[in-house]
Amino acid sequence: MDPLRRSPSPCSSRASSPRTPPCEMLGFVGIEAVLDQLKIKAMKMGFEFNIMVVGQSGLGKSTMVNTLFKSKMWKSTPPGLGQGPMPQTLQLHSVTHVIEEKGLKLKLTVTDTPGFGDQINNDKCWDPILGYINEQYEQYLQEEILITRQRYIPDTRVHCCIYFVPPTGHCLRPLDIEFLQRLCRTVNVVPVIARADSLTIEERENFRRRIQHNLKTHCIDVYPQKCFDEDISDKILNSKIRDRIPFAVVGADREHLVNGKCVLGRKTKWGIIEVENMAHCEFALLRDLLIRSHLQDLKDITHNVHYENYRVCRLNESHMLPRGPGWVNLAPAPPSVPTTPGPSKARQKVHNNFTEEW
Ligand SMILES: Nc1nc2c(ncn2[C@@H]2O[C@H](COP(=O)(O)OP(=O)(O)OP(=O)(O)O)[C@@H](O)[C@H]2O)c(=O)[nH]1
Ligand SMILES: [Mg+2]
Repeated sequence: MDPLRRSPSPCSSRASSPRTPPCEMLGFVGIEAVLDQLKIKAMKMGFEFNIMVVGQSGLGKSTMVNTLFKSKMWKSTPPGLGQGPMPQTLQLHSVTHVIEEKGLKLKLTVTDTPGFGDQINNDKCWDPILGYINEQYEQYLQEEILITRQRYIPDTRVHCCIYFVPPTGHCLRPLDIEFLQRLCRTVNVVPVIARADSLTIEERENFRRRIQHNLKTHCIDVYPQKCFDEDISDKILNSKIRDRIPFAVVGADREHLVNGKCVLGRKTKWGIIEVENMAHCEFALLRDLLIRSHLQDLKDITHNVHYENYRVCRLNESHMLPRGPGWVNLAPAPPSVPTTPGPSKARQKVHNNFTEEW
C-alpha cells in the first residue's frame, strides 16, 4: 500500500500534545466519552467542504470536477453532470452534492472556474479568482460580526484550491509563478500536473522535481505548509506528501469495462487510462488528501490562517474610518483584492497564537 494512502491523519484534528503535563488521575473520569459526543454532534451537523479548480484553459478542470464526483469514493453523480462533451467553462460556477456514508453527511462543493491564459495580455488574470475567494471571506465576516447572528454561519469559503499546471515537462511558467504566489497568500493551494497521461513516467518525475524547485526558489508555500506541521507525525506524513506534490493527475468522466469491472478512465487506441489506478496516475492521492486524510486540516487552516488574515485586514481598515452606529460597521469591501498580508509574519503570528493555546 502506498504510504500516502491511509485513513484519517493524526494531524487532521490539529490537537497536538498539550504543553501542560497530564496530571495523575485517581479514578476513571470518562474523558474518552467526549469523543462520542463529538461524533454524535458531527453526525447531526455534517461537514461542509469547498474545493476550487483553477488553471489555464483546456487543462481538464471541468473534467476533474466530474472525476471527483464520479470517483469510487462516492459513486453518485449530481444531476446534469458529465453528459455529452465537455463545454468550455465561461463563468465561475459551483456544483454541490451531499455525500452520505454511514450516516455522516458531507456537503461537497466544487467551484469550476474559466481557464485563463488565452489573452494576449494576461495581466491580472488572477483577479476574478482572488475576488471570488475574498468574497466568500467577506460574506462569512459580515455574518460573523452581526450582533444577532445565526447559530450556524454557512461556510462557502474555499478550503482548497487545486491549481492545474500544464504538462509542458519543462518548469513553471512565469504566469503560473505569479498566479501561485498570489493564491498561496489567500487560500490553501494544491498544485497538480494536469493531463499527466501526456508525459512518460520519467518526464513526470523530472517535471515534478523542477516544479518543486521552482516553488522553493519563488517562496510559494503550497499545502501542506511546513510551518503548520504540529508534531512529528504531521511532519512525517506531510513530508511524504510534499515529496509527491504536484500530483500527476488524469481526469475522466466516462466509465469503461476493464476485467469485468466498471472503471473511470480515458479510452485511447492503445488502452484505457484508469484514473483510480495508482500505476496510471495519482488522482487517488489527490482525492485521499482532500477527503480522507486532510479535510479537517484544510478547513482549520482556512479558518485560522487565511480567513484570520482577511479578518484582521478588514477590521484594521475599518478602524481608519469614522465609526458609524456600532463599531462593527465595516467599510464596503474593496472592489478587487484586499491587501492580505504575505504568508510570512502575519500568518506565523496567527499560527503561533493558536498553537500557544495547547
Ligand atoms: N489527455 C487528457 N485529456 C484530458 C484530461 N482531462 C481532460 N481532458 C480533455 O481535455 C479537454 C478539455 O477539458 P476541460 O475539462 O473542458 O478543460 P478545462 O480546463 O475545464 O477548460 P476551460 O473550461 O476552457 O478552462 C476535453 O476534451 C477533455 O476530455 C486528461 O487528464 N488527459
Ligand atoms: Mg472548464
